Amino acid sequence: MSHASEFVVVANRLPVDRVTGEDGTASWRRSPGGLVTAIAPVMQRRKGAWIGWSGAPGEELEPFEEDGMSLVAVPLSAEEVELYYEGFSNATLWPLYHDVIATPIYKRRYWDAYVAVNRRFAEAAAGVAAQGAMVWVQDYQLQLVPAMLRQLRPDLRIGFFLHIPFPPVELFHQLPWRRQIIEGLLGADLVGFQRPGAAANFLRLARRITESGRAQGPVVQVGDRQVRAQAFPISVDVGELAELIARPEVRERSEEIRADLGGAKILLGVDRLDYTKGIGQRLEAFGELLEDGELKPGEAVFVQIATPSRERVEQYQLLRDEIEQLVGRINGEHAQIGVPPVHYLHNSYNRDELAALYLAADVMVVTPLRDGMNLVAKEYVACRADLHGSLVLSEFAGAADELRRAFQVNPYDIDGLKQTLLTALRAEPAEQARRMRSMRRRVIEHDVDRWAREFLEALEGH
Ligand code: GDG
Repeated sequence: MSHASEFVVVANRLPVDRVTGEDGTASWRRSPGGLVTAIAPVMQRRKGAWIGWSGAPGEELEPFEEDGMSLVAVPLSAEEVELYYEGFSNATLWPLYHDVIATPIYKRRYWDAYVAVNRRFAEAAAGVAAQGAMVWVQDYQLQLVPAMLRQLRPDLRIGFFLHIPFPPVELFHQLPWRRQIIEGLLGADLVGFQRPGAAANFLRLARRITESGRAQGPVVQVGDRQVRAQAFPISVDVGELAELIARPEVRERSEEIRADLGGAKILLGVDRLDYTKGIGQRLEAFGELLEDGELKPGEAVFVQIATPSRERVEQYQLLRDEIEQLVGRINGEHAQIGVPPVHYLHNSYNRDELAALYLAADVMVVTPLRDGMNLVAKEYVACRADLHGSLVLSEFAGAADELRRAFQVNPYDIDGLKQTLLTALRAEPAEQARRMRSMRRRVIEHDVDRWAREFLEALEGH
């Protein structure tokens, strides 16, 4: 395939997962998740190509067609997965961009692999993009791609979107390769962030590096080009969720969950098992409420889904031990036979089960210490067409900008968190409905389609 696609998406992973059928034959299935759902229709309309890794180390694949999209796999060796993905992406950039909650690891071997892999992605994109095509690069694993691609193909229109936070200047300056990252991003025409504050952080750094004082508004002058930086808060596929919660089997499952939990009030957490998500803080607060006698075992239960994540990165192994110890301690101290207060599920579930859980939860507890957006908060709101339930939401999630009527908390403040959990649990139905209605208005009007459309229109009009 050469120079054919008018629209190219570049992301760490391809939008498909391999599935093995009962007869042992392998095929591909579209990955779950908002990004794929939002972009797939645009891809199908515009003869799009998606460039990404298949997920299997060492695998080489010819370009293939699936679901109306051309898929171009970029191979990664096992060593590159370790250095570029687990290393620079998830042990250096991830903690640095999330307020150094964990200590970032700066290793030159990681960086070298990051440069090499970013170059491979840029070359793959240069190889499939038609003359003047639009290329949309996704996320922190690929921040060098915009500049590398511009050098190879100055005719392209290049957009970049960062799904995670962009840190304040003082933290970003720790990075030994800070200039290269900013220069990499400045290869784009449009750089999108989740929150206005992140765009402002980037503009400050970029103006410093380019010594550009001339441009007006949210733009940086780079030679004869202008680079725009702006917030485009991502959202969820409201239609898909509405369809899920209308299914009788989802509603029945939700009732079954409530019955299995003996009619207790249900507090729910749904997260990748990640140290940014504040899982320990919320369990600590819940445990203390039991300790203080504010909640009785059997009166309220905490269901925590912790999806396995990045299990080969050491910080994630430590976190898992810490959370599991905490769950054990709370249950050890407060369980009665058949009535554990915390239900901890270290597993991944399908969308039906998640929707049933959202419908069953009285309080959705979303307490990240820092989060780009947090889609779980928006999914809960999108699912509660019945206007029941309360959302407890960290101020440090991007979603807090839009979901102003959530019960907002500072998750580092355990007393405040305890108080907010109680207030949310005890909120009158009329108050729950008022808050939910206002949050639903926002999420329904600003769904993931609109997010993709607004970004691409801004890129097109640049
Ligand atoms: C990054 C940024 C930003 C969770 N468990 C299961 C499952 N999930 C789904 C949720 C939700 C998604 O995964 C998680 O999205 P989040 O936004 O909450 O968090 P990250 O994974 O950290 O995402 C974040 C996002 O990118 C988008 O830009 O919002 O800030 O960190 O959709 O429902 N899905 C299934 N089974 C599970 O067990 N099927």
